[in-house]
Amino acid sequence: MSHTLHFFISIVLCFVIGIHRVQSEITYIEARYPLRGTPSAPNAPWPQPQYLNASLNLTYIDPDFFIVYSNLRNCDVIDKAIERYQPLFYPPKLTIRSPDTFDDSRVLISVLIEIRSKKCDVYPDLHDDQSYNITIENAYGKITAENVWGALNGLETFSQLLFITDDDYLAINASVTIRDWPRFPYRGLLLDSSRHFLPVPILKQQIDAMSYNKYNVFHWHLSDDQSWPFVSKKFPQLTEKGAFSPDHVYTPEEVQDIIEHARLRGIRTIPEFDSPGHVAALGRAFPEFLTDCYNGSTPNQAIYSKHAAREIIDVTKDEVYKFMKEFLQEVKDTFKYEPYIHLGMDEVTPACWLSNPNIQKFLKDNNMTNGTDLMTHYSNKILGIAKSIGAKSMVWQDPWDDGVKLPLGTVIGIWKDTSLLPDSPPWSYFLSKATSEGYDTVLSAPFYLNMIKYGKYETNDSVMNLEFFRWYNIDLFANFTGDDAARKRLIGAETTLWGEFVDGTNSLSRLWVRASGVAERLWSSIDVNNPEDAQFRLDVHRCRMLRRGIPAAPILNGYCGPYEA
Ligand code: CP6
Repeated sequence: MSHTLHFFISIVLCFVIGIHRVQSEITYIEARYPLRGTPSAPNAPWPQPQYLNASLNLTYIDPDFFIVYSNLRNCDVIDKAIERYQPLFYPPKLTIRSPDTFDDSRVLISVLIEIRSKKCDVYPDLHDDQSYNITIENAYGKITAENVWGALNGLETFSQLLFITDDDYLAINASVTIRDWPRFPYRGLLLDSSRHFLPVPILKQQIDAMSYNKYNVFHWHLSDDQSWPFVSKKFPQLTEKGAFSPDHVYTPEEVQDIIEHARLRGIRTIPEFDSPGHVAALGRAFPEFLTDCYNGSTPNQAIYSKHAAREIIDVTKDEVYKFMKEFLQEVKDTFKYEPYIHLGMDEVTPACWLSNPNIQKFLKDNNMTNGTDLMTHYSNKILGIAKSIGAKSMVWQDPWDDGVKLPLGTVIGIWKDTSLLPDSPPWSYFLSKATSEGYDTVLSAPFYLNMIKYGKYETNDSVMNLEFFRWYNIDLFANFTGDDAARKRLIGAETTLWGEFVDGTNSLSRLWVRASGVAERLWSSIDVNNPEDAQFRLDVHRCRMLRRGIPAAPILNGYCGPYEA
């Protein structure tokens, strides 16, 4: 029986259980696979699956006679994923040979995506089962998962298994068994849209790249001192006064477009509106919300070197909380599926507050004495507002660090890094302490990917790309002192690309392929940590990202093909 006949039988079957075949226009362009004497397979998946067993013999695929379908019908997440992955299954190559000459046992006809819950989930949740299994046995493949988010992870891995052989056949290992699940449930990426504007198409590519690396949280830093790009329907003056220009904004439609783009890829979008510090742009719209720094009874910014401009909220003012309640309600309605809002609360030095005679009076009147009291006041108010509108809160570690009692359930972002702040304990100290006190935490301290170093990492017997090694090598539990329960409260990590020196021109190649290194340490088994092996697999993945249109920067010498600049 020819594989063509096989295919038609499958087609009939598919009509019975719901078919999702999408014919894509594929342009095959000459592309050679990396030829670097690497020990890794041309279809090595990244991040490495928890369990993978693959035969050395291959089975072949004819793009015109290959279908992916699901037991779940009319589910947008699955239907759109199958459509989206069509071009990604077939690495672009000018000459691709039809596997006609092979017998039908060596042609992969179809892949069934089986979703056990039979539910079309709407939005990913931290506690979702993200696991999947893949089995390929000659003509038929199957991806099974509990829910659609696991299925997306399986589809991504499956797409990475297809490759073009040296003799131009599209192939996959004839027999494959993969069981895979993430080491950490929260695998985030922070992008900063305030220091520089990141255009919507760039954000979408960033989200695509995240999905190629199994990141699942987009932490969108949407406000800071430099600009306020988020268009508010209730408070249009925020962007009118606070954006760089009328062009450097995200309209409500664009924000929905981003949220939806991420959602369809199993990625949550958590918005951050930072306060009471980092609010100079907010202050351009609402100067009355901010405080001056004082020298005696007269405002004098100059003596406060850290605060050369007005950039801290005056926490004693009622109108601030009235605004925050209305604004955060709009945020909650905008990011309607996402339970969390990130409220910032980082890097407030209370000297300006304490120098303000009105605030000094407020302290006295309310039996308060110091900056921590003021921060406690602010944090109680804002976390209370968040709670009252049904939002859960994330904050940076600062208020907790300074002695503010945050309610358990507040997720704390550990960002302070010893090597950058010499008088601060190592991040492992903060991480151990916060998790031991019962807080869920997200670690970003060792993952400032905006920071770059040029050079090699050399030991006696190896030389590696320093920028690959330094991110891949980080052990999240280094020097961790908490117990097992505390360990579980490290829900994951966030790579951060603070925006001081990146915009649409360089953010993608600044972040990728370096952020992929972190992605593997967040997804794969704890013992997948050998950089000497990983660098070659990552090099393959980097070429894969290039073929998919992500301008990922190289980590090794060599070439991928005509896509490389
Ligand atoms: N912007 C905001 C930043 C940082 C923070 N908040 C930051 C400062 C220093 C380092 C990393 C990040 N650029 N709003 C702190 C969370 Cl090393």
